[in-house]
Amino acid sequence: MNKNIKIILWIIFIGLIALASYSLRPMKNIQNSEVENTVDINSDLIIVGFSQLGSESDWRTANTKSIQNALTKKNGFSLIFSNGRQSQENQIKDVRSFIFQEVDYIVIAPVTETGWDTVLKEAREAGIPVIIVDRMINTDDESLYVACVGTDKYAEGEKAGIWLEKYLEEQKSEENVTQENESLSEETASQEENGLNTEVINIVVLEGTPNSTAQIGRSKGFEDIARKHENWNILAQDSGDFTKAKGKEVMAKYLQEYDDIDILVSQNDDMTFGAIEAIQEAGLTCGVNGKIKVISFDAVSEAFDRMEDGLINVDIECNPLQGQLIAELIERLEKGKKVDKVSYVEEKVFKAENAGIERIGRSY
Ligand code: GYE
Repeated sequence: MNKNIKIILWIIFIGLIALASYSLRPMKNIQNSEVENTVDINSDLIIVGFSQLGSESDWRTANTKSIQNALTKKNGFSLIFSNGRQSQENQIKDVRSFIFQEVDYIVIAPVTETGWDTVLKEAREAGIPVIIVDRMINTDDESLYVACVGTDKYAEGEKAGIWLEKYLEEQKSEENVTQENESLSEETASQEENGLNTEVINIVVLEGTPNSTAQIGRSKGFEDIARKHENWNILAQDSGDFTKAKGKEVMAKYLQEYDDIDILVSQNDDMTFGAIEAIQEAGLTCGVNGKIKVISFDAVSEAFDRMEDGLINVDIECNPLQGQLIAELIERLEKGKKVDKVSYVEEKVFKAENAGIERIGRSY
């Protein structure tokens, strides 16, 4: 064989071997059906496995987007996203899959609070730091996670109660003015002077997923304020699982059982949208000028529409934009810096009367 041909054949042969070994290089292979990408362990990117709990609400969609937009390749991350579809069992499988793939960090938005210890111990043994986002976990061993990023759900529940206190006081003083004008009877006047307000306020609550931080915190925060008012009568507290369909179903049931509901406390906007439909289908009214006053949580874009329509009185914000905080936290950990064990994002209270202005510049 001609010497030149031999050299060319050798070059082709070596080239083929190089190509084969490149395509057979180790890839982090994902075992889970809901996982969105495959990660190249040879890259310099920080590999983060994110177990999102589901896609039950507008809030959740905004939360997922926020994290995906912050943990991008451009920012130095490679994100493996998995959707637990509302099941802790799925989430635990996803976390195990992240451990198997030797990711650098595991981020979990836990559907419920209890039952995480075993899998988190497995992550610790594998040396993978865990960050808990949105909701919390209930554990005696705080070393199972490095940090928690989320919102103060108890404070949100309290804010709902405080809004109702103020609203009822305002209503009372408006009534007093009207009654004074109509010359109040002596007996009622002395009751008002003694601060006696005997009118019963009937409240129904649509709760979120049982045993989730959002349900536990919001229920407790509101109940602690309600307890201070003897005339606040909580008629029912059932779960609408944070979805529009379930919210509508449970509200329809409440409307059949109780004919004198004054206040609806709905622990997220999606359930509120369903409940409004149930109220309207029952031929009743709600909101600013309606019979049933509505307190909602989250403050997503559609809730601002409903506030502008006057159908929701107040919305207690729960801020889903947590991605940036998570990215910063991981960057600090990478540099070996200390991080806060718990970080909360800021949140406000939006009232129907200001909804048009307050919504300007909001991204979700
Ligand atoms: O309020 C609700 C949801 O955990 C704060 O989960 C979150 C809650 C949010 O799906 O809409």
